[in-house]
Amino acid sequence: MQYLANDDPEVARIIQGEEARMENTLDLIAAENHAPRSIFEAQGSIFSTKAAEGYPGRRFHAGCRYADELERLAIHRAEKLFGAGHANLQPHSGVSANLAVYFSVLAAGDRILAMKLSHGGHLSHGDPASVTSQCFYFRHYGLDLQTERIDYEAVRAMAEAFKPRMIIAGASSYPRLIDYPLMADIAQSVSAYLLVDMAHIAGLVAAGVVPSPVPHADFVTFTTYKTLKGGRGGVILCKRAHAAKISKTIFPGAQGTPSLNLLAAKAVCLKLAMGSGFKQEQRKILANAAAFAAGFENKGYRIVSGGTDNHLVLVDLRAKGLTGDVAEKTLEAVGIVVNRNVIPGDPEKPDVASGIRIGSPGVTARGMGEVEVAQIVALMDSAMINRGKGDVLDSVSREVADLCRRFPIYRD
Ligand code: DSN
Repeated sequence: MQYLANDDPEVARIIQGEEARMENTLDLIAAENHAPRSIFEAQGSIFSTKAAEGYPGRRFHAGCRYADELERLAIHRAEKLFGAGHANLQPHSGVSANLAVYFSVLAAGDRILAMKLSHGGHLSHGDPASVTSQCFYFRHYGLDLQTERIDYEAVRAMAEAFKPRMIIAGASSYPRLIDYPLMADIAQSVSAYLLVDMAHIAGLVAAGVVPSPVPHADFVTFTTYKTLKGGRGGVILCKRAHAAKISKTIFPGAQGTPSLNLLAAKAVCLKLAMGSGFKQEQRKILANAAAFAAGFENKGYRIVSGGTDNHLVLVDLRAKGLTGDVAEKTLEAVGIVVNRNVIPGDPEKPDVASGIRIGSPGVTARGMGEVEVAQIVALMDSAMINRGKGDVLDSVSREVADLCRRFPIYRD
């Protein structure tokens, strides 16, 4: 970073601080991962300044020879990796991708049925706090509070009564697989489009270690920086029949020039996701998540839905007399980064919450396995139970630091 250190030492110092923070803490945020350095080289490349409104071969700026080559390559990789009819890699984020899908085939005010945020959905699926709820008329389905799994018969009954034009499947804190053929059947029975937001699990889907929604959905959206291990940004996959509408809604409808540097990073992560090492790592993400669930259960915590089928675990802290916000702060102080999370039917407000969400991608990317996960669970339990006891917390911090040293994110 010699140019940055020269032009802006203050920002350089902040970035170096973040690099050290990341290297010296265990990242258990389920929406995060550690991208390889090649992703940062692509993101920081000369493409940052290229204007390229439009699509390959149809730009509104000259000088797009390499921009076209890059975008064509990225599209080809996305379509091949996920077996999709069409891919658009221009969305700046997952929310932009979802908004573009809504506006591509719906009119403002149309009905959409989606999973509620407090049961694991996403803000952009029509939560009252999101602009999406002002543009469309949403209703939300939830989980069966006994099984803490999607109640598909309730979804069907709501779809029949509400008659939505679109149904959304996909979540940000649901630890179970979603039955896409069944969701597609429900959508077809009421003539609704099916959108699957697979942002959290895109890497698992790319590796083929969980079922793919692509054959069943009209639209699939995702971000590239979570399990997929790339950088920030959104992607839309759709059936060929919807390609022209998606293209038009993204540009000129909702965005101007694409971030070609981010598009380059998306292309890189899609290539890396085709390798055998990636598949192995995604399998380990599943095994490590299962180990987190089993570890916390053995220590007397309740695991929402009784376990996990993917990369995340929701731990209900109530039996231990803890709230999510206290756990989050206690753990961050010893170098373990998680987020507080509401559990289905949570009596607490979201900023307090009764649970924590734990994701396994970050520690898996460091090369950790089930032995280290068992150690991390013991450290987390010890810190949470002994909060306020300085000597115990100091000892946990030392063990966390030692784990981070033994399993560096970046070896150079
Ligand atoms: N959707 C947010 C999360 O799951 O934490 C981040 O993109």
